[in-house]
Amino acid sequence: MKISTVTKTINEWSGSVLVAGVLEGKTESQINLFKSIVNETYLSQRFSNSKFQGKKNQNLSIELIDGSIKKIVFVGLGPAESLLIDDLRIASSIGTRQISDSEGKVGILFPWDAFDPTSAALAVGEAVRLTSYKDLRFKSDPQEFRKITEVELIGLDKRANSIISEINPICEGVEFARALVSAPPNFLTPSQLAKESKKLAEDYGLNLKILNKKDCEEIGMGAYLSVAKGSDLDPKFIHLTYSPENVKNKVVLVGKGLTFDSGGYNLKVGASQIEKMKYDMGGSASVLGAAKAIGKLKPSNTEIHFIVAACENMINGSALHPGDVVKASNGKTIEVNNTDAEGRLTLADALVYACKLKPNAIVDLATLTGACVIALGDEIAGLWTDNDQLSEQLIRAADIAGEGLWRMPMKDSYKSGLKSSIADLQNTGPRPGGSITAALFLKEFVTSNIPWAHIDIAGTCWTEKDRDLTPKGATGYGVRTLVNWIKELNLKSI
Ligand code: TOD
Ligand code: ZN
Ligand code: ZN
Repeated sequence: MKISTVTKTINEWSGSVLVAGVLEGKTESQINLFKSIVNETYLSQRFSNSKFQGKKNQNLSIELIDGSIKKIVFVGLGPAESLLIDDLRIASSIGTRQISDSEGKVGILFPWDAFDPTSAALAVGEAVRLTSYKDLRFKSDPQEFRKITEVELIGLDKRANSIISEINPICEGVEFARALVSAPPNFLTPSQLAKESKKLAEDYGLNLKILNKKDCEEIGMGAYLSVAKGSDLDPKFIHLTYSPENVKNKVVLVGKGLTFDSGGYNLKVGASQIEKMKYDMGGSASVLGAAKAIGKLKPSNTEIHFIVAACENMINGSALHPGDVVKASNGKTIEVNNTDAEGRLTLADALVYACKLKPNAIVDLATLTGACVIALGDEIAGLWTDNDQLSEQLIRAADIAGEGLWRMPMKDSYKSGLKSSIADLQNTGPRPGGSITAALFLKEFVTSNIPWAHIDIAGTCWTEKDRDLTPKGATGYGVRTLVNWIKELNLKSI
């Protein structure tokens, strides 16, 4: 998608679809603005007949017969006084959805002056591209789908151009993450995830290390390997590294990579959505999506490690039993009182491995708990960390991306819920506060002086309905937050 700023006014602009933001209560003055393209009386009639008042979420499309512009999509922005960058994001998304068959140029006209030009360009560019995403890989006859190929931000300050070149690389990372998540579990196996990582390494000059089952046994990754025991597919421990010159920071991104989670012997029954469980590698998709974006953007000063302990949680005669005791690579023993709390078993060994790299910070992303979905829904992910600075940085990065992220309490006394009578700890606590005990479980595998944050994306990784920026399905949540975070890390260290 080609994106650019143009200094033209609307009467000079030519293209096929114009998306125009309208402030609430300002329709009359807007009519004047469009009189070179649309007949004034006709436009004011259409506005009044449709009850279009420029309110948020309102839109009105007008097809034009003469001239190069085929359609104008008016999108409401709400009142000028409370206009936020998120309103531009949502309006861009709504406008894009009205463009069914895009051939040619799309122009976007918003009240840019209210915003910093780079923030506005980033928000709008990402919204247009990410809204028009469609995954047709698994159709036998993918019907023709035309993406928007060219977007012009009409009248936006040229200072925005510096960020515009970053929009496509970032969106490619998000789309890659979506494609990984939506790929069914018979296609996206642990080995396939390793192959995708190999391709990333080749394409962007990243270093790749794959640890096979035997390698993991040698390091004593008993928690991770116990999860893979019930599957016919071998686990693959993936470690990609991006290392620029002049390294000032070193960070590790860890993603939960369950290519399918049946629950194991604590089988997912009833309303637990076993058929959706291809999405249980959403954390790894965010991390690998970020790897793709970073491979393209090549930010300086930060060495970044991408780690995924990929496997499947299945059932056979050698599968983990509920009640088994396993030992993680830091020597801690775990009583598996629930085989469906497998994500934290895989993350335990991945975090121990991450700490051995002695980074300045570790961030893990995981579709970890239903409890987090109950608490925060599907638009806000949960954030757990003991480090205030890391928390601030991640929340800021998420804000810039328009991704919801809310800090949750790391209530140490809840650790009592993980007491085991036989091992050092058990893998599941009581149902209340289930996402907190999950975070506390992970904390047991992180060296205490390394700043670490855990992000539970069980809700945000997938959406059941079309919404802002994301068609129904995999959202690619987290990629943009991670990339924004890394970009800002160049300026300060944790
Ligand atoms: C849990 C510790 C983990 C499991 C999670 C998973 C639940 C699911 C959906 C609300 C439950 O009650 O079984 C919950 C609550 C909505 N299950 C979970 O949270 C067993 O889904 O499998 N992680 O790997
Ligand atoms: Zn599970
Ligand atoms: Zn899981």
